[in-house]
Amino acid sequence: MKTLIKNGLVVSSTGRQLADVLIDGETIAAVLAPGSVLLGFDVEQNVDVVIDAAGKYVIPGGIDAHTHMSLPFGGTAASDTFETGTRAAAWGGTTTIIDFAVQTFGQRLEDGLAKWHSMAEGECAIDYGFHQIMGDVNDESLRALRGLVDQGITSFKMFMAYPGVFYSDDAQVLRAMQVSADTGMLTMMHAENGPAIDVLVQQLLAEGKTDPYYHGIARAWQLEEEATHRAIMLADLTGAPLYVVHVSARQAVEQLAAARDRGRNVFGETCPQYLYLSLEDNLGAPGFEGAKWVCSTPLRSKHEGHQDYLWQSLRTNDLQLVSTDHCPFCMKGQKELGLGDFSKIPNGIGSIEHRMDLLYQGVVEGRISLERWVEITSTTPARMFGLYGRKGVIAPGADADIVVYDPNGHTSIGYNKTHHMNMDYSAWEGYEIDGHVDTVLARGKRVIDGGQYLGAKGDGRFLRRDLSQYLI
Ligand code: DUC
Ligand code: ZN
Ligand code: ZN
Repeated sequence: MKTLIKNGLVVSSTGRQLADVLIDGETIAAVLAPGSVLLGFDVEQNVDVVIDAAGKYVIPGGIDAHTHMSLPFGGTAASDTFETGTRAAAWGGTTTIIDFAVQTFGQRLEDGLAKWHSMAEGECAIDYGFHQIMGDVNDESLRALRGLVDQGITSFKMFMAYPGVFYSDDAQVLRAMQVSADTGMLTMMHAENGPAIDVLVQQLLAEGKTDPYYHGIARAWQLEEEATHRAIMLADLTGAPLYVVHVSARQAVEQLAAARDRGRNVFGETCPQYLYLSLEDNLGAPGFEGAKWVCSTPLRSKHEGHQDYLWQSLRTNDLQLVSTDHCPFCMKGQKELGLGDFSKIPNGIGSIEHRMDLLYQGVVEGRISLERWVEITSTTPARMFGLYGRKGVIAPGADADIVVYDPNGHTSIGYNKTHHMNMDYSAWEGYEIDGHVDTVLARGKRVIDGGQYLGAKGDGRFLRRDLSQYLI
């Protein structure tokens, strides 16, 4: 099957050009001058499918490097499966995810990973890779961790939060970071001071402060800044490359920027919710509504300037990319578990479908350039997680993961409008986007076109990843 995407504006992380993209099977064969007749060969007459992208952007498919399909959390599990979550991703122009395989406390790491493979295999609409969550750092799991590089899993996550669940203490963090330094695997860190948070949670509940709003009060920015600093120092000591996930506090970014200015291999991501939403408007919504936006790290106060600072940091590369931390729960039967006690609300927001659009709105509003949009949603995630060349770029030989994005289109986000995630509300209800995902190709196959889903579960393959391509 040969496809030609003609007359589009091909946008990369470094520039834009009017070009035709020729796809042969699953990969990109050529990027050509528009209307190209190649050594006398009329390309358009010799392909099976022609997609006219005149007036539209042609970009590499989005890579969401932080998702949690079916994550067990708070006595329930994230409501999107690999099937429903990757389908929703495709609707929104994301063609690769990297999900977190979970090792729970007391479980062998290999068993946790095997479970994730069996949950994902044959289910995904788009390609997928894994990071490994280390839920129990010990001699045996550290040995198993070393073996993951050969299996194409080149990054792992630890939690400085959630004591008794996913938590690693400083000694465990240090030991795992030594393996990271040794192997080149990227240490990913949930940087919040969990033990301190838990004290504040108990004190707030004892004072009768049980609403979702207090989730944000207990998880104060000081505790994100402190943990971020501690993680950086432990990485500094061990030589581990460090990637801090879901950064929401401006002060945490300042820690990352200072470490980067010292030349350290320290990186940070943020998520759409921290760019747009706030403690007051969302967590503080009337009644129990705020539960919709309970996630960790939490949404921050709009009066403290975090949101603007995060946008700025994306522009200046103090933050390198945007993932979703997609971890949806329904209100009914799931978020409701925390009625009368905010600490029992399962943590997570669903955004996998809207990340490309929400970030594109940042282009429309002059916060980031068109090229930076491609960079932070696709090219950098590819490089950060060892996929670049195959993914994150429109160039000969790369997988034909391509989005045709219409800057003259419009997307109204809402539960009864553009909603394909398996959750009973939209965390983005009412958001209006001045752009539209028109066509999505995943390894050469049209999976979204003409407002229809044309993919199938099982189209997506497991990606064995190389080490981060930011390290030398
Ligand atoms: N944060 C969330 O909001 N959900 C899942 C895990 C996490 O760290
Ligand atoms: Zn986390
Ligand atoms: Zn997460």
